[in-house]
Amino acid sequence: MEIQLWREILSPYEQAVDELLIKFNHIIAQYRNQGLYSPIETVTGRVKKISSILDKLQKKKIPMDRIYEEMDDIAGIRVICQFAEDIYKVVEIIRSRSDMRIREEKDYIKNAKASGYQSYHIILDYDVYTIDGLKTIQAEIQIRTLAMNFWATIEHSLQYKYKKNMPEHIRQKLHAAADATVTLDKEMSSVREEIMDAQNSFNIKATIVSEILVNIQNLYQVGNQREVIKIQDEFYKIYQSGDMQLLKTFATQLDIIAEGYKAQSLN
Ligand code: 0O2
Repeated sequence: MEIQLWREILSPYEQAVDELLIKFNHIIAQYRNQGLYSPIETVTGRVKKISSILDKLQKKKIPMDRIYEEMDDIAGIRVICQFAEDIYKVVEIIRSRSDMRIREEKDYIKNAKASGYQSYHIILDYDVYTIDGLKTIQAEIQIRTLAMNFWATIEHSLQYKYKKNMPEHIRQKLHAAADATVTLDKEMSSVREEIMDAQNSFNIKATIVSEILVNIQNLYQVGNQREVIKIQDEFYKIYQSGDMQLLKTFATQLDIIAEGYKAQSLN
Protein backbone atom coordinates (compact mmCIF):
# COMPACT_ATOMS: atom_id res chain seq x y z
CA MET A 1 0.00 0.00 0.00
CA GLU A 2 1.15 3.52 -0.78
CA ILE A 3 2.14 5.88 2.04
CA GLN A 4 -0.77 8.09 3.08
CA LEU A 5 0.24 11.74 3.40
CA TRP A 6 -2.57 12.89 5.67
CA ARG A 7 -1.42 16.50 5.79
CA GLU A 8 -1.73 16.71 1.99
CA ILE A 9 -5.05 14.83 1.97
CA LEU A 10 -6.62 17.07 4.61
CA SER A 11 -5.18 20.42 3.45
CA PRO A 12 -7.91 21.27 0.85
CA TYR A 13 -10.60 20.31 3.40
CA GLU A 14 -9.02 22.66 5.97
CA GLN A 15 -9.01 25.43 3.39
CA ALA A 16 -12.66 24.72 2.50
CA VAL A 17 -13.73 24.87 6.17
CA ASP A 18 -11.86 28.16 6.69
CA GLU A 19 -13.39 29.70 3.56
CA LEU A 20 -16.93 28.50 4.27
CA LEU A 21 -16.76 29.81 7.84
CA ILE A 22 -15.71 33.24 6.55
CA LYS A 23 -18.56 33.21 4.01
CA PHE A 24 -21.26 32.21 6.52
CA ASN A 25 -19.96 34.66 9.12
CA HIS A 26 -20.14 37.43 6.51
CA ILE A 27 -23.76 36.52 5.78
CA ILE A 28 -24.51 36.98 9.52
CA ALA A 29 -22.59 40.28 9.61
CA GLN A 30 -24.30 41.66 6.50
CA TYR A 31 -27.78 41.02 7.91
CA ARG A 32 -26.87 42.53 11.26
CA ASN A 33 -25.03 45.55 9.82
CA GLN A 34 -28.19 46.41 7.90
CA GLY A 35 -30.15 46.16 11.14
CA LEU A 36 -31.85 42.99 9.87
CA TYR A 37 -32.61 39.73 11.62
CA SER A 38 -30.07 37.05 10.60
CA PRO A 39 -31.52 33.58 9.84
CA ILE A 40 -28.13 32.22 10.95
CA GLU A 41 -27.42 32.49 14.65
CA THR A 42 -23.93 30.94 14.70
CA VAL A 43 -21.73 28.81 12.50
CA THR A 44 -18.97 26.36 13.38
CA GLY A 45 -16.77 24.10 11.32
CA ARG A 46 -14.37 21.23 11.67
CA VAL A 47 -12.23 18.86 9.67
CA LYS A 48 -13.02 15.26 10.61
CA LYS A 49 -10.37 13.65 12.83
CA ILE A 50 -8.17 11.07 11.09
CA SER A 51 -9.32 8.37 13.55
CA SER A 52 -12.98 9.11 12.67
CA ILE A 53 -12.15 9.04 8.94
CA LEU A 54 -10.48 5.65 9.38
CA ASP A 55 -13.49 4.35 11.38
CA LYS A 56 -15.90 5.47 8.66
CA LEU A 57 -13.77 4.03 5.83
CA GLN A 58 -13.79 0.72 7.67
CA LYS A 59 -17.51 0.84 8.50
CA LYS A 60 -18.52 1.71 4.93
CA LYS A 61 -15.82 -0.49 3.33
CA ILE A 62 -14.39 2.46 1.37
CA PRO A 63 -10.88 1.90 -0.03
CA MET A 64 -8.26 4.55 0.85
CA ASP A 65 -7.91 5.68 -2.78
CA ARG A 66 -11.64 6.55 -2.93
CA ILE A 67 -11.61 9.09 -0.07
CA TYR A 68 -12.22 12.14 -2.31
CA GLU A 69 -15.11 10.48 -4.13
CA GLU A 70 -16.81 8.60 -1.30
CA MET A 71 -16.27 10.63 1.90
CA ASP A 72 -18.62 13.58 1.96
CA ASP A 73 -18.16 14.89 5.49
CA ILE A 74 -14.41 15.39 5.97
CA ALA A 75 -15.15 19.10 5.77
CA GLY A 76 -18.12 19.83 8.02
CA ILE A 77 -19.97 23.07 8.67
CA ARG A 78 -22.75 23.41 11.23
CA VAL A 79 -25.18 26.28 10.87
CA ILE A 80 -27.33 26.99 13.93
CA CYS A 81 -30.61 28.87 13.57
CA GLN A 82 -33.03 30.22 16.16
CA PHE A 83 -36.19 29.03 14.41
CA ALA A 84 -37.07 26.05 12.21
CA GLU A 85 -38.27 28.46 9.45
CA ASP A 86 -34.78 29.98 9.32
CA ILE A 87 -33.33 26.61 8.29
CA TYR A 88 -35.19 26.74 4.97
CA LYS A 89 -34.14 30.36 4.46
CA VAL A 90 -30.50 29.27 4.87
CA VAL A 91 -31.08 26.44 2.36
CA GLU A 92 -32.39 29.04 -0.12
CA ILE A 93 -29.35 31.26 0.49
CA ILE A 94 -27.05 28.32 -0.28
CA ARG A 95 -29.14 27.34 -3.31
CA SER A 96 -28.82 30.86 -4.74
CA ARG A 97 -25.01 30.86 -4.66
CA SER A 98 -22.75 29.66 -7.45
CA ASP A 99 -19.77 29.00 -5.15
CA MET A 100 -21.67 26.32 -3.17
CA ARG A 101 -23.01 23.70 -5.58
CA ILE A 102 -25.57 21.39 -3.98
CA ARG A 103 -24.90 17.75 -4.69
CA GLU A 104 -27.32 16.14 -2.25
CA GLU A 105 -29.93 17.20 0.33
CA LYS A 106 -31.45 15.31 3.24
CA ASP A 107 -34.31 16.81 5.20
CA TYR A 108 -34.24 15.07 8.58
CA ILE A 109 -36.68 17.70 9.89
CA LYS A 110 -39.62 16.70 7.72
CA ASN A 111 -38.40 13.07 8.00
CA ALA A 112 -36.68 12.70 11.38
CA LYS A 113 -34.35 9.70 11.78
CA ALA A 114 -35.53 6.69 13.82
CA SER A 115 -33.29 7.92 16.66
CA GLY A 116 -35.25 11.20 16.78
CA TYR A 117 -32.39 13.11 15.08
CA GLN A 118 -33.48 16.28 13.27
CA SER A 119 -31.30 18.41 11.01
CA TYR A 120 -31.11 19.53 7.37
CA HIS A 121 -28.06 18.16 5.55
CA ILE A 122 -26.56 19.47 2.36
CA ILE A 123 -23.59 17.94 0.59
CA LEU A 124 -21.75 20.51 -1.49
CA ASP A 125 -19.25 20.39 -4.29
CA TYR A 126 -16.86 23.16 -3.32
CA ASP A 127 -13.88 24.48 -5.29
CA VAL A 128 -10.65 25.25 -3.49
CA TYR A 129 -7.75 26.91 -5.26
CA THR A 130 -4.48 25.48 -3.97
CA ILE A 131 -0.89 25.98 -5.13
CA ASP A 132 -1.35 22.73 -7.06
CA GLY A 133 -4.39 24.10 -8.85
CA LEU A 134 -8.15 23.71 -8.51
CA LYS A 135 -9.48 20.91 -6.33
CA THR A 136 -13.21 20.21 -5.99
CA ILE A 137 -14.00 18.61 -2.66
CA GLN A 138 -17.23 17.59 -0.95
CA ALA A 139 -18.36 19.37 2.21
CA GLU A 140 -21.28 18.63 4.50
CA ILE A 141 -23.44 21.43 5.87
CA GLN A 142 -25.70 20.56 8.79
CA ILE A 143 -28.39 23.17 9.43
CA ARG A 144 -30.48 22.92 12.61
CA THR A 145 -32.11 24.93 15.37
CA LEU A 146 -30.57 25.55 18.79
CA ALA A 147 -32.99 22.99 20.26
CA MET A 148 -32.19 20.35 17.61
CA ASN A 149 -28.48 20.96 18.18
CA PHE A 150 -28.83 20.57 21.94
CA TRP A 151 -30.52 17.19 21.45
CA ALA A 152 -28.02 15.98 18.80
CA THR A 153 -25.01 16.96 20.93
CA ILE A 154 -26.27 15.04 23.96
CA GLU A 155 -27.39 12.05 21.90
CA HIS A 156 -24.02 11.94 20.07
CA SER A 157 -22.16 11.73 23.40
CA LEU A 158 -24.46 8.92 24.57
CA GLN A 159 -24.01 7.07 21.26
CA TYR A 160 -20.25 7.33 21.77
CA LYS A 161 -20.57 6.05 25.35
CA TYR A 162 -22.85 3.07 24.60
CA LYS A 163 -21.74 2.33 20.99
CA LYS A 164 -24.45 0.01 19.64
CA ASN A 165 -25.78 -0.97 23.10
CA MET A 166 -27.79 2.01 24.27
CA PRO A 167 -30.00 0.90 27.21
CA GLU A 168 -33.70 0.90 26.34
CA HIS A 169 -34.69 3.35 29.11
CA ILE A 170 -32.12 5.89 27.78
CA ARG A 171 -33.33 5.38 24.22
CA GLN A 172 -36.89 6.09 25.40
CA LYS A 173 -35.82 9.21 27.28
CA LEU A 174 -34.04 10.45 24.15
CA HIS A 175 -37.20 9.88 22.12
CA ALA A 176 -39.23 11.84 24.65
CA ALA A 177 -36.61 14.61 24.57
CA ALA A 178 -36.72 14.65 20.74
CA ASP A 179 -40.52 15.10 20.91
CA ALA A 180 -39.97 17.92 23.40
CA THR A 181 -37.59 19.72 20.99
CA VAL A 182 -40.24 19.52 18.25
CA THR A 183 -42.78 21.10 20.65
CA LEU A 184 -40.25 23.72 21.79
CA ASP A 185 -39.39 24.71 18.21
CA LYS A 186 -43.11 24.96 17.34
CA GLU A 187 -43.82 27.13 20.40
CA MET A 188 -40.87 29.39 19.59
CA SER A 189 -42.01 29.67 15.95
CA SER A 190 -45.39 30.93 17.15
CA VAL A 191 -43.69 33.96 18.73
CA ARG A 192 -41.06 34.31 15.98
CA GLU A 193 -42.41 37.62 14.67
CA GLU A 194 -42.30 39.20 18.14
CA ILE A 195 -38.81 37.89 18.85
CA MET A 196 -37.57 39.06 15.42
CA ASP A 197 -39.08 42.53 16.02
CA ALA A 198 -37.34 42.78 19.39
CA GLN A 199 -34.01 41.66 17.90
CA ASN A 200 -34.37 44.00 14.91
CA SER A 201 -34.99 46.99 17.22
CA PHE A 202 -31.95 46.03 19.25
CA ASN A 203 -29.77 45.77 16.12
CA ILE A 204 -31.06 49.06 14.69
CA LYS A 205 -30.38 50.84 17.98
CA ALA A 206 -26.87 49.35 18.21
CA THR A 207 -26.08 50.44 14.63
CA ILE A 208 -27.37 54.00 15.18
CA VAL A 209 -25.40 54.35 18.44
CA SER A 210 -22.18 53.17 16.86
CA GLU A 211 -22.65 55.55 13.88
CA ILE A 212 -23.30 58.47 16.27
CA LEU A 213 -20.19 57.67 18.30
CA VAL A 214 -18.01 57.42 15.18
CA ASN A 215 -19.34 60.80 14.01
CA ILE A 216 -18.70 62.36 17.44
CA GLN A 217 -15.14 61.02 17.48
CA ASN A 218 -14.47 62.34 13.95
CA LEU A 219 -15.96 65.75 14.84
CA TYR A 220 -13.82 65.89 17.99
CA GLN A 221 -10.73 65.69 15.79
CA VAL A 222 -11.76 68.41 13.33
CA GLY A 223 -14.38 70.57 15.05
CA ASN A 224 -14.73 72.92 17.98
CA GLN A 225 -14.05 70.59 20.88
CA ARG A 226 -16.32 72.41 23.34
CA GLU A 227 -19.20 72.15 20.85
CA VAL A 228 -18.51 68.45 20.35
CA ILE A 229 -18.60 67.82 24.12
CA LYS A 230 -22.02 69.53 24.16
CA ILE A 231 -23.15 67.24 21.33
CA GLN A 232 -21.91 64.24 23.28
CA ASP A 233 -23.80 65.33 26.42
CA GLU A 234 -26.95 65.73 24.35
CA PHE A 235 -26.44 62.23 22.92
CA TYR A 236 -26.18 60.70 26.41
CA LYS A 237 -29.35 62.53 27.49
CA ILE A 238 -31.30 61.24 24.47
CA TYR A 239 -29.85 57.76 24.92
CA GLN A 240 -30.95 57.66 28.56
CA SER A 241 -34.46 58.80 27.61
CA GLY A 242 -34.77 55.58 25.55
CA ASP A 243 -36.68 57.48 22.82
CA MET A 244 -35.74 55.77 19.53
CA GLN A 245 -37.34 58.44 17.36
CA LEU A 246 -35.29 61.18 19.06
CA LEU A 247 -32.15 59.06 18.67
CA LYS A 248 -32.81 58.64 14.92
CA THR A 249 -33.40 62.38 14.47
CA PHE A 250 -30.24 63.16 16.44
CA ALA A 251 -28.23 60.72 14.24
CA THR A 252 -29.56 62.38 11.07
CA GLN A 253 -28.71 65.87 12.35
CA LEU A 254 -25.24 64.72 13.34
CA ASP A 255 -24.74 63.26 9.87
CA ILE A 256 -25.56 66.67 8.37
CA ILE A 257 -23.06 68.41 10.71
CA ALA A 258 -20.38 65.81 9.87
CA GLU A 259 -21.04 66.23 6.13
CA GLY A 260 -20.68 70.03 6.60
CA TYR A 261 -17.25 69.59 8.15
CA LYS A 262 -16.24 67.16 5.40
CA ALA A 263 -17.27 69.69 2.74
CA GLN A 264 -15.34 72.45 4.55
CA SER A 265 -12.18 70.36 4.71
CA LEU A 266 -12.40 69.63 0.97
CA ASN A 267 -12.69 73.36 0.10
P1 0O2 B 1 -19.83 12.44 13.30
O1 0O2 B 1 -19.01 11.87 14.37
O2 0O2 B 1 -20.78 13.46 13.78
O3 0O2 B 1 -19.04 12.93 12.12
P2 0O2 B 1 -23.92 7.64 8.17
O4 0O2 B 1 -22.71 8.54 8.05
O5 0O2 B 1 -23.79 6.34 7.48
O6 0O2 B 1 -24.43 7.55 9.61
P3 0O2 B 1 -25.02 9.06 6.06
O7 0O2 B 1 -26.21 8.65 5.27
O8 0O2 B 1 -23.68 8.99 5.43
O9 0O2 B 1 -25.06 8.32 7.45
O10 0O2 B 1 -25.18 10.53 6.51
P4 0O2 B 1 -26.23 11.15 7.47
O11 0O2 B 1 -27.25 10.20 7.93
O12 0O2 B 1 -26.69 12.37 6.77
O13 0O2 B 1 -25.33 11.50 8.76
C1 0O2 B 1 -24.21 12.26 8.67
C2 0O2 B 1 -23.94 12.94 9.99
O14 0O2 B 1 -25.17 13.41 10.57
C3 0O2 B 1 -23.37 12.04 11.04
O15 0O2 B 1 -21.98 11.93 10.85
C4 0O2 B 1 -23.74 12.81 12.32
O16 0O2 B 1 -22.90 13.95 12.49
C5 0O2 B 1 -25.11 13.30 11.99
N1 0O2 B 1 -26.12 12.32 12.41
C6 0O2 B 1 -26.80 11.47 11.63
N2 0O2 B 1 -27.64 10.72 12.35
C7 0O2 B 1 -27.50 11.10 13.64
C8 0O2 B 1 -28.13 10.71 14.88
O17 0O2 B 1 -28.99 9.84 14.94
N3 0O2 B 1 -27.69 11.35 16.00
C9 0O2 B 1 -26.76 12.32 15.99
N4 0O2 B 1 -26.41 12.90 17.15
N5 0O2 B 1 -26.14 12.72 14.84
C10 0O2 B 1 -26.51 12.11 13.68
P5 0O2 B 1 -21.17 10.73 11.46
O18 0O2 B 1 -19.97 10.51 10.59
O19 0O2 B 1 -22.07 9.54 11.65
O20 0O2 B 1 -20.74 11.23 12.86
